[in-house]
Amino acid sequence: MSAGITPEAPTWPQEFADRYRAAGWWRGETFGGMLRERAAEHPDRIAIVDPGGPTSRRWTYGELDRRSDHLAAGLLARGIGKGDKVVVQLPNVAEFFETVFALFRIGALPVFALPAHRETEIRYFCEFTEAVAYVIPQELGGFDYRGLAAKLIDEVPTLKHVFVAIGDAGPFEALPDVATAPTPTPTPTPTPSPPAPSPPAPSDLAFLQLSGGSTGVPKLIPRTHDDYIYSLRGSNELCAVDENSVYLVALPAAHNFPLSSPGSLGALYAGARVVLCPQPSPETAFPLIEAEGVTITGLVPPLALLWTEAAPSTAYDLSSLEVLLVGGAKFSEEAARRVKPALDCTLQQVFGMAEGLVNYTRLDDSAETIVTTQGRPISPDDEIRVVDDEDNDLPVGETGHLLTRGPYTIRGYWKAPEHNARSFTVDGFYRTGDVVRLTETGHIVVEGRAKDQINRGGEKIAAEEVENHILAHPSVHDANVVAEPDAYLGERTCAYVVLRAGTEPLKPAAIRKFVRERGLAAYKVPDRVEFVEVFPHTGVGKISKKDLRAAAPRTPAPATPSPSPAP
Ligand code: AMP
Ligand code: DBH
Repeated sequence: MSAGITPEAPTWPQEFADRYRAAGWWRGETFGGMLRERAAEHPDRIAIVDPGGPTSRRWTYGELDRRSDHLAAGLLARGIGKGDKVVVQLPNVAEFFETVFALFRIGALPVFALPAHRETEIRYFCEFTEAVAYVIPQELGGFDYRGLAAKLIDEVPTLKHVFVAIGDAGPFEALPDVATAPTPTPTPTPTPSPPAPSPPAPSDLAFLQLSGGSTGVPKLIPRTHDDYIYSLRGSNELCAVDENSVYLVALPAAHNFPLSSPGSLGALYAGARVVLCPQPSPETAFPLIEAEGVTITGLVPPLALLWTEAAPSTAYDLSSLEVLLVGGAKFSEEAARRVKPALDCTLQQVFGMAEGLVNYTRLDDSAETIVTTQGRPISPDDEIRVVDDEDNDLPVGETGHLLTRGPYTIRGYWKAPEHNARSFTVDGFYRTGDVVRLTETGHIVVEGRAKDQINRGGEKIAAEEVENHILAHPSVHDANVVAEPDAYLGERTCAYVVLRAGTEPLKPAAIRKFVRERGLAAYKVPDRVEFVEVFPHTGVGKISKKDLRAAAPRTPAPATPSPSPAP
């Protein structure tokens, strides 16, 4: 599979696939094979440290490999197999890795939901992907996922299984009960057993990742074993991750940044150790850094700010930390300058996207480059264009739209032909929606955004998605959601709302409550709601979001209702 359009998503044309293979970017590896190799090379080395729960757990490569095999056998026995979609919504626990490697092994595709997602998002993922299974924890932060699962299994026809990975399974099956010892390789007998299913090919899809999106519903991103593993290998090289590294997963494990830049999967590819942080505050993370000798981690800007404030007075020894990756949203130059003095480690800016392209500042870049740019691409085959509104290339140094194409950037979203026609050029460049300029050294500086999105401390919110929920309120005539500055998050959301003529006045809290009760992730609930009589219009009569943004309060104040920042 390497050419043209598949029924589900466009992929790389044959000539590009051939080139990426010949260049050695795609090496024919799979996730299942990679774990098997590492386990064979060093079975007793620690792969995963999970300090949460009643007892802390340390799984070796051998144990992770074995557990994934056993779970894979149990899933196959339940009829789950190649090409099936499984929505995985787990926090930072060891079972996340056992689950996704089991799915990789049998060629079933994890759909990476975030713990913050609620009924609206999860129902959509299950329905849209025709998922056969949903993997959850019992509860997290006071939310019982089993209630949601009970509703979905009744209402989504394809959904046949709910597996509870941690906690009390209630009416569902506990993940540990699914795992069974796989049947040993059959010796020749007179009655041959059915052939074992063939493992996924390196060019097969490995999973569906989520896009922050800018439309009414989130878009799903189809990634192959070959392309994603290349991004891991390239990231490891640029971030100096090797078998002696210890990577702390501080952000939600399923997000593309802590998963792959270089993230937990990069660390596992290198044979390194992955330490799972139940939540990213300094109070939780700093003791783990000391105890496990963490060498590298990744944070969104608001958390990097918190860590730099907390580090100088901490009693914990953070001296093992060599590299702090910061990305997901623009890291301001002043904040970037504070990292090294406070944490005594190298800052590495990362500007990435689940669609593919990842840029890093290099560890040996000058201090100025590290604090003033968002890095440059991983691959010599990453093609970068900076263009004007008519897709004309701009001279180096001018600010314009970033388009990209390359060996680990998708050619289209999953089952979204109309959206793909807008988000990709005819020759396959992804329109990132980011507004950037290039420096003479080829580093990228992110200057802004052309997509209708709010980047709330690294968590992306599609304005249209929230607007549609507000519009469902019976008293609302129209709504526009825009970003406004926030001292801590960088941006927060403000919803401007016009009420229907003749309706009773509403309080802002009523709109926020209405959105929350529609079962949306908390980070998408508008931070501020303002009622207006009319929206400002542009010359041609379109509503001007630019003017709405300009109407935001001048002095940024911290967002009040603050679910913890994380992508
Ligand atoms: P997504 O496509 O949902 O994976 O989100 C990726 C988007 O996050 C990028 O297209 C940028 O808009 C934003 N982003 C990620 N890293 C950075 C960064 N270091 N600086 C500015 N924006 C970033
Ligand atoms: O924001 C992102 O999506 C992101 C940021 C940094 C990402 O996907 C990545 C690195 O890989």
